[in-house]
Amino acid sequence: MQRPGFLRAGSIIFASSVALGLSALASNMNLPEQNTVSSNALQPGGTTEQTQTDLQTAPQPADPSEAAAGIGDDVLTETWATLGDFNSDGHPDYVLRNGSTLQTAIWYLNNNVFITGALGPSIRAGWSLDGVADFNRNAHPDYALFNPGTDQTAIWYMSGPTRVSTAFGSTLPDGWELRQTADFNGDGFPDYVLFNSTSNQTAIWYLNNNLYVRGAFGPTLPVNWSLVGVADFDGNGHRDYVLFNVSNHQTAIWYLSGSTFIRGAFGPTIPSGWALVATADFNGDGHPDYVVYNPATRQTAIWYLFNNIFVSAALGPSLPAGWSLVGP
Ligand SMILES: [Ca+2]
Ligand SMILES: [Ca+2]
Ligand SMILES: [Ca+2]
Ligand SMILES: [Ca+2]
Repeated sequence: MQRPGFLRAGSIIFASSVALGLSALASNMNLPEQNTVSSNALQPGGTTEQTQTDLQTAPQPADPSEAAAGIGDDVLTETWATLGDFNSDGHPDYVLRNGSTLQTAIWYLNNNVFITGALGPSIRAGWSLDGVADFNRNAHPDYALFNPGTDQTAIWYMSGPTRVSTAFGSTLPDGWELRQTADFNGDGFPDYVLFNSTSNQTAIWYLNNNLYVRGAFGPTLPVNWSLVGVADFDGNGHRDYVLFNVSNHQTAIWYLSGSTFIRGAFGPTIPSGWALVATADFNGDGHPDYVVYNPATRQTAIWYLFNNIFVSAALGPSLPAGWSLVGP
């Protein structure tokens, strides 16, 4: 199970490289001087504010047997959204990305309803924003970035939408990428979920803030299935994988104990044109919900779940042109 070369590759180079890393990152990040309150261009693109009564227009689960035959229009593969509660009100917020400028923005939500937006930092070219979690445990969600060219990871420590400081995280072994960030061993520190797109294997890197502690292999994903989120769906205190089949739009929960696969269950099937891109508890009932996204219309929707069972749907805000809920 353990491959020492892989597990040790979490380069414990932080002590020697942190000074260089911080200056190197800071000098090239091309960040705005300040975060400005969003203009009209950062308001929802929909006609009116959404409410939870929009059930009749929100997408509903597809019949899996029909979906498998009818869905061939996939425009989203191997991509996912990042969410975090940036104003500590208990409601998950969207992180938007501008594909041209690489700027990010936070959209504060109350459940599925847009409240206000704020510009966040711009991601440097060559890096991707792959996760949002509170790495230094100061109650502010932070950005986790990955550079597929150098295999480096970095943490951007945030205060609300404002980048405060940066640090390198562990450098990943060749062939592996950062996929999600969540606490898998219950020590309060978010961990990395890594993915190897050649073998489809996953791995957990347990961290203390940005420091590598140890690694463990997780389950290997079936072909066509993508890991788009992590949450505790059955409420047993262990984080579970949320998978989306980019070919037939089925979803599945993989229940884990730490990094060990226990069992799987299908969730609702996503309609054509939409993709499952993230999970979080939007209505505060303790059960993680789906964020589904239509990249053509930039419409978002929340699917409320009870464990893996679809309960109801509501439209969320639609994003302005040029902005996306998922990374490039
Ligand atoms: Ca919030
Ligand atoms: Ca933090
Ligand atoms: Ca669980
Ligand atoms: Ca919920």
